[in-house]
Amino acid sequence: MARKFFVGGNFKMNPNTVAEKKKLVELLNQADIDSLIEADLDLEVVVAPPSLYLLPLKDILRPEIQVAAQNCYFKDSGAFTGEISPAQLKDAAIPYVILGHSERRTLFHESSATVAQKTKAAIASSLSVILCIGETLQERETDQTTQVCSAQLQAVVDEISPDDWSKIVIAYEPVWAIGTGKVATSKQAQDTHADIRAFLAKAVSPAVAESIRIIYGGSVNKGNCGELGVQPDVDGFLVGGASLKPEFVDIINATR
Ligand code: G2H
Repeated sequence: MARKFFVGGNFKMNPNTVAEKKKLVELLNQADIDSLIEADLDLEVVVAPPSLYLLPLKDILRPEIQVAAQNCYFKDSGAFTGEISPAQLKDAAIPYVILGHSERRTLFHESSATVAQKTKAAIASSLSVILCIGETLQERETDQTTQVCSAQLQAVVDEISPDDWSKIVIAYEPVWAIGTGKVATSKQAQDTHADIRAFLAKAVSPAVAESIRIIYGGSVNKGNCGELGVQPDVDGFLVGGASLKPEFVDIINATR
């Protein structure tokens, strides 16, 4: 079965004002993308605003575009100041959550084991997970890319059941390409995505490896998305900086 192309916009800790948020929503609501989504052209579009804006944005955003949280904890409630829970996201009808973004792993010291616990908890609350993995520049330069991505995935393999993988979209985001303007070549992206699929075929099952969507993230823009998006194992994008600009619409449109 063909994998549905996925374009995610990770707003990160942006925008800074309600007015800017409104402008972004207007851009998406007015964009000429209906035909792509509604004509069942195998395209899913999801945007991830800061948690403060999740509900208001969901209320005013066109229904064809879904929303995602950028993070959640692995407990459903309790004394965890500053956290948001999978149960709260479920109750608010937020369908997706991004987990394991390299900014979370690096700046907020989230280990692969923590990311796996969060993934398990999110799926238990019926959320879908955009699971981010990826290597640093030093790891790529010392030929550890496959090993690093596999280890990050193995932690999740150890926590969830094979059926749970249908709730996951993997975002391969090489750390050296994030927000740097330095994008992976289409060959680097394709080769790593193929390696990820090969790992999952062994660690989970060939069926999961074949059906799971693996999207690319790291300095995606309207100039490079065309070549990346036609790679056989690239099933979409997680877009950061460019998702805050009109070119996000061009990226959505360029993918089909
Ligand atoms: C990678 C990506 C979105 P950017 O973090 O997750 O951000 O496109 O700005 O590199």
